[in-house]
Amino acid sequence: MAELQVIRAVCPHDCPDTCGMLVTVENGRAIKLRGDPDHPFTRGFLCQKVSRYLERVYHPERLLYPQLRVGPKGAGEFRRASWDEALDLIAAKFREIAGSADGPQAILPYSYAGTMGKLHGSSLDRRFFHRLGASLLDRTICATAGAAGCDITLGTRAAFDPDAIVHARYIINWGSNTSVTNMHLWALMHQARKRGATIVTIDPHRSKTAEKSDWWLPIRPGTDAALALGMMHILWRDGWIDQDYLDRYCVGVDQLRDRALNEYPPEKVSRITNLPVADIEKLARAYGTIKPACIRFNYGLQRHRGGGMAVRTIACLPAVIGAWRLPGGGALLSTSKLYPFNAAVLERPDLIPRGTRTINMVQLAEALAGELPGPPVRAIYVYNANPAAVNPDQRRVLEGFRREDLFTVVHEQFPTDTAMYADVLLPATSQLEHFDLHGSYGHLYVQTNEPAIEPLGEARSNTDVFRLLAAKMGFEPELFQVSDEELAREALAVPASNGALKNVTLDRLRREGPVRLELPKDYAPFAAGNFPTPSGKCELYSARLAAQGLDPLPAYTPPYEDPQTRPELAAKYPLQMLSPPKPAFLNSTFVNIDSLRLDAGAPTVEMHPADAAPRGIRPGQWTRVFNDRGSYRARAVVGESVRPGVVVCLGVYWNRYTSDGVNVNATTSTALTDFGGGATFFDNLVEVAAE
Ligand SMILES: Nc1nc2c(c(=O)[nH]1)N[C@H]1C(S)=C(S)[C@@H](COP(=O)(O)OP(=O)(O)OC[C@H]3O[C@@H](n4cnc5c(=O)[nH]c(N)nc54)[C@H](O)[C@@H]3O)O[C@H]1N2
Ligand SMILES: Nc1nc2c(c(=O)[nH]1)N[C@H]1C(S)=C(S)[C@@H](COP(=O)(O)OP(=O)(O)OC[C@H]3O[C@@H](n4cnc5c(=O)[nH]c(N)nc54)[C@H](O)[C@@H]3O)O[C@H]1N2
Ligand SMILES: [Mo]
Repeated sequence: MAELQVIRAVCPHDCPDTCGMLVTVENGRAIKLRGDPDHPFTRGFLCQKVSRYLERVYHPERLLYPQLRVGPKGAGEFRRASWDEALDLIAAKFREIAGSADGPQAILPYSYAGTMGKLHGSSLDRRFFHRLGASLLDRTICATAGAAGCDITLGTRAAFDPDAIVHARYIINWGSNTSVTNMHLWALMHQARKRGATIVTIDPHRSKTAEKSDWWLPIRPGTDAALALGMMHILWRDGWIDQDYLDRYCVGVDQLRDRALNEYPPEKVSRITNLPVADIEKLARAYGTIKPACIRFNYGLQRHRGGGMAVRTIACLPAVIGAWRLPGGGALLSTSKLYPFNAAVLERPDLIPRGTRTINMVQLAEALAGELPGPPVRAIYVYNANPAAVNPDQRRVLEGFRREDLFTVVHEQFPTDTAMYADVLLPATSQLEHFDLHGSYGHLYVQTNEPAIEPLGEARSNTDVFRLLAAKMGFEPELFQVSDEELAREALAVPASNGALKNVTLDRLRREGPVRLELPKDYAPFAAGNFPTPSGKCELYSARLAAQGLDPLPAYTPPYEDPQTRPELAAKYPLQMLSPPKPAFLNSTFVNIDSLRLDAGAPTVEMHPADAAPRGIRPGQWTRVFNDRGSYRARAVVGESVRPGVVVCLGVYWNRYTSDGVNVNATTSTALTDFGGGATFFDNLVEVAAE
């Protein structure tokens, strides 16, 4: 009889839910993977993608040994190498560059959230590149505009106990495809609905969430700040504000009231947002009168020029009506800041040489083209990321990767679009093959992921590779020869004042499974103010912005590529294009899982009949979507899922799985958001032509 073991694991992917999983192992092979029914938040159900995780682990295309390039750049022709040979080559190249006139800053680490684990996401990798003196990477591709926007108003990310959302009676999904991107919160919203809550979705696209909501408001892309200010106009005009909350816990009340009343009347907001005045009035009245009201805003919202300001502005709304007072009221962007993990001890920023430059990851195209200040990028080390598919201005990103004088290392589980450009391609472990420690950005539980099986082939984890590479570079063993368990203990060893982790130890996590942060039930952090801003109040008026010469009050900033303010550009490219991921994919992860890709079908462009007809585009027909940056093919879906003037191309496909070898990011731009240096993927004018 084979012996069956059940191992507790954690979904490592970039998603707020961070699900608990149970892996059944028989004779060293994982034979079953399911949601952990004992996980208090994710409660035993997994998404369509991760329920197929074993297809990913045992995929025939898993990279199983190191390889060196033998063909032209990008052709994906490699020969097998030993780990020793591959690492010697990397170390020699890094030493040569570091010792040259360009110095170590000519080396660029490039990673994002392939795994969200504390160890394999950001620990020895950071230590290694800090010790080397490599360029720093500003990891802005997803969330920094919203983080910066929240920080201005609240001093931290908007959060409350997600479990408490069951108490809410008015729930706004604002630029959040919650039923897809945060499905366990959606399940709780559904419970709230059974108790009488109304669910509203504000989104230019009739997303799966919009479809299942009580009311869909198809706002024009990039205009959410105007809507929020229009709501404030009505809240003040009609007296639905919480004057006591404003007086006690906010600064700049009169200034914000005057701005909203004088500058954002509903008629003007209607022209900006393309929403009828009656709908703006109805939304504001409901938001101001049904309690508790909560806003789930998410990162899709902030991928526009004014993304930071939009999030700052929406983050003012709960204070205006005093929604933070009640469990389930307020606004939720991310719970990540509630976890006081000791990142500094893991990453060792003290090792960074003074004056080291920082490269914004959104501008990889510019960095590889040598257009940023400082030495040229001569070597790039990519891990936990697939920039050839997910970065904006793809044509220029790929041009950069094709540079003959660029030395590219890619550490991956799969032969991704980026892996095709590697000089050295290293095989990475999957989540079932290594240990890790996890927080979450959508709930309040800490978890450990135990390895269920041995690494496949010669795959190695991220921390392992940096241990080996540090040894090859002759770096201090005391910095790098530390085990994953020791790293986890370091991450949990926080000063006693950081109460939320005070009773969370590695031993307890291993014994008990998911452990909740030490926070009160129905945690409502701002029920009585306590905003971690410089003033200690909710900053409706921001003295910090004023000191930088910026508008201290919330305001509407039009998109860069906006038909209302850029008529000359719109004459050529009249359609505002959004490109959020298909539900079957996680950004570009899972695109190579055949069952999921088949389910997703070919790339599509959703357009309104009023836009399709004059272009002679019929449903199902192949089209070309293009602007000055690039062009790609998609099949037309004609219908009412978007309003006239807006098109939606769900992504993010691998280039090698499309008919023309490129994806939506052929058209997106590297322009940055107003705050946080974030990506503006959805601030993108295009034209669509029938083929
Ligand atoms: N299945 C699945 N789950 C995921 C992911 C995935 O790829 N697949 N990605 C994960 C990651 S990395 C992230 S960051 C989160 C993101 O989570 P979300 O922010 O929920 O995801 P998005 O689909 O990017 O954007 C949400 C919605 O914003 C809308 N939107 C775009 N522009 C605007 C605008 O100007 N105003 C308004 N009001 N809405 C707008 C889009 O149409 C989209 O429906 O999801 C995570 N979860
Ligand atoms: N047009 C458009 N572009 C977008 C988006 C969009 O909505 N529209 N979404 C944006 C967003 S929100 C984000 S967050 C970014 C995401 O961009 P990325 O973080 O690059 O995300 P993924 O495409 O999921 O690629 C992650 C890669 O990490 C690898 N990986 C996983 N685990 C490990 C590991 O343990 N070790 C190593 N070495 N590798 C591992 C996976 O195999 C995968 O190929 O994309 C952005 N790009
Ligand atoms: Mo993201």
